[in-house]
Amino acid sequence: MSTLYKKLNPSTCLPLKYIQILHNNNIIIMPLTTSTYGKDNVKFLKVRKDPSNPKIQEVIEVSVCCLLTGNFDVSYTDADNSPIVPTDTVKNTILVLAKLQKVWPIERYATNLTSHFLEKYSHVHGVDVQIEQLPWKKYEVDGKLHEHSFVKNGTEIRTTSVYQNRDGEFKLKSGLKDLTVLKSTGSMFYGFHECDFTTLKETRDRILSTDVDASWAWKSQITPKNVNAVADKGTFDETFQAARKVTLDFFAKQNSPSVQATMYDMATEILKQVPLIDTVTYQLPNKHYFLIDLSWKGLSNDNEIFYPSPHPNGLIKCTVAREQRAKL
Ligand code: AZA
Repeated sequence: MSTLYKKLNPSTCLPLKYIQILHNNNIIIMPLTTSTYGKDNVKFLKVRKDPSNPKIQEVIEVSVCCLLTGNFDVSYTDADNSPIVPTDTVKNTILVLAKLQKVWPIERYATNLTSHFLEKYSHVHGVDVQIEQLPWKKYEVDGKLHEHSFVKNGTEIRTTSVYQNRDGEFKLKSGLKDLTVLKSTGSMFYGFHECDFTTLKETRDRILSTDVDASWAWKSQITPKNVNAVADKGTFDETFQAARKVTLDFFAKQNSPSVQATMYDMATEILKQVPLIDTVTYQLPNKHYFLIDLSWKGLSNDNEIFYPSPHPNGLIKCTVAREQRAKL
C-alpha cells in the first residue's frame, strides 16, 4: 500500500485546492468543504457619558466572536496567505467600530459589524458575529441609582447573533442565557411513558431548576438598512425585557406539568407579544434536586431536604414558529 500526499500540479488539470492521495493506485481527492475563521473572545467595555453631565455614565461590557467566510480556500490548500485578513485585523476592527459606532443595543452593533466586513473586503462572502453582554446594572445609593457605579446582576447574559452574506442573506437573533431559576414547588411530572427501563417515580410536587437559554429570530422585515432605526425605536431592548418577563412569569405562575410544556407556553406567549419575531427557541437543562431519604433516622421529609445533583441533567430544547394560515 503506498500513500502519497501531494499538492496537485496544475498540469494535472485538477484544481489546486485539492489534495490528492495515491492509494493502491486510486487517486482520492480531498476538497476543502467548509471553512471559516476570525477572532473569538474579543472583550471590551464602552462608557457612554451624558453630554450634560459627564459624571453620569452608562457602561456596556461585551465579548465578541467574529468569523469570516469567503474566498480563502488557497490559504488552507496552498499555504497562500494573501487573502487572509488577519484575525488581529478582525480584532482591531471590532474595537475601532466600538469607538466609532453605537454599541447599544448589541443587535445594532453586531449587524453594522457584519456590514463593515462585506463592504470593505470584496473577497469576504459572509460574516458571522456573536455577542454576549454582561449584566452590569446601576445600583441605588442613598435611595437613588448611582451615576456611575454598577453591580453585576448575577450570571445572566444578553446575546445576539448575526449572519450576513453578499447574496443578501441576513439572519438576526437575540436572546438571553445563564438566567438561573429555581422553584421549590409548583412543578409536576407524571403520566410519562413507562417500560422495563423506567425507575423514575411520578411526582406532583418537585423542585424545578434550570439555566434559561432562550433566543428569538427576527423577521426579514428587519434588515441591515433599517436596523439602526429599529434599534433607536427601542424594539430590541423592549423585546429582551418582554421575553425575560414572560420566561420568569410563566416559570413562577404555572403549575408546570413538565419542562417541555412550560417552555412551549413561554415561547408561544413571546410570539404573541412580539409580532416582529418569527421563531422562539428555548434550551433548558433540568437541574435535578433529589429528595434525601431520612427515614433511617425516623424522620419524614416532606419536600424539605434535597440533594442538588451535579450530573447528569435533563436537557430539553424546542423551537416554536409562527404559521400563517388562511382565514377560516
Ligand atoms: N421532562 C421533565 O419535565 N422532567 C423529566 C423529564 C422530562 O422529559 N424526564 N425526567 N424528568
